[in-house]
Amino acid sequence: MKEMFSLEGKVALVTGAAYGIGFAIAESYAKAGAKIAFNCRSKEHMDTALKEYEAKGIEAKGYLCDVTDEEQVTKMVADIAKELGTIDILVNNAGIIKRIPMTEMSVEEFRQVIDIDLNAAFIVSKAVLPAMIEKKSGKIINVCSMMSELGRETVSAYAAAKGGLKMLTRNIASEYGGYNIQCNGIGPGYIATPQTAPLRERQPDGSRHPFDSFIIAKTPAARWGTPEDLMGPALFLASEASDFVNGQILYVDGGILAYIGKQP
Ligand code: NAP
Ligand code: GCO
Repeated sequence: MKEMFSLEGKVALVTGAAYGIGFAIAESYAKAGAKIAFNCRSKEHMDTALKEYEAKGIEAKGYLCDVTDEEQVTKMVADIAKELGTIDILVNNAGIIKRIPMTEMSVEEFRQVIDIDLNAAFIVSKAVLPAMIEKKSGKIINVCSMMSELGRETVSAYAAAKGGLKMLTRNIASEYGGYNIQCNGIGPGYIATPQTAPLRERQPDGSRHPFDSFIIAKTPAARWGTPEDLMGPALFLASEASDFVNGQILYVDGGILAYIGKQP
């Protein structure tokens, strides 16, 4: 059974894995034996991440690359093939959020979120698929969200992107499943990372942020998730243990999607 979850001999690219959820997923893959490639845009984030990976005994290779730039992505994928081998596992993790009421959001701001959170997954998947088709083997995991299923105030662009990412996941699964390529999504609940830090900021009087209290009440597990909560589910989706799982979104949310909430 252990072999079923082994990634020995595999090359994994985790986008946006300088910290947060991507870093934890890359760490889990490294511990399962994969060679790790990751990217981000900022040299500072890259340098810090390389030290953190090294401190954990992980020989990750970092690539400065903006996932919305097809030229940069094509070069990164070619460089990884040269330096580590063709990519067996792709995690489209890089993403941003802008929390702005829709009527106040500019078209440019909307487009930027769609570009990074949805279009980039198309760009990077398109770049890695030819080698996976050639090898008749591959895993693509798209990091979706609660907002692939639910809306809320101020996150219109993000929800539109993550909803689209759910359907892109299903379409890649449909179009390339015949080449023994599995494409699934992982849907984290509310996870304590820099992306959600503003929602957890302590109030001036030291009390919890109202949204923090709301999420804890709304989550049956009564806590925020941690990036480490994603490690096992992400490993499952990257390993041969999930070879007959395709086009699914695996929600890792402490039960929030299943729960209507306590009567006030
Ligand atoms: P995060 O802490 O903000 O990290 C985002 C990462 O993506 C950073 O490494 C960032 O590095 C990189 N990135 C952003 N834009 C990029 C671009 N254009 N090209 C390359 N790299 C880029 O986010 P997180 O909380 O770990 O979330 C990771 C993923 O999980 C995102 O897709 C997010 O939507 C999703 N998610 C998060 C939660 C949550 O509660 N935290 C829940 C569900 C889903 P640079 O800025 O240096 O590029
Ligand atoms: C928000 C949060 C969420 C989480 C995540 C939930 O503002 O509602 O940032 O969107 O990031 O996507 O799954």
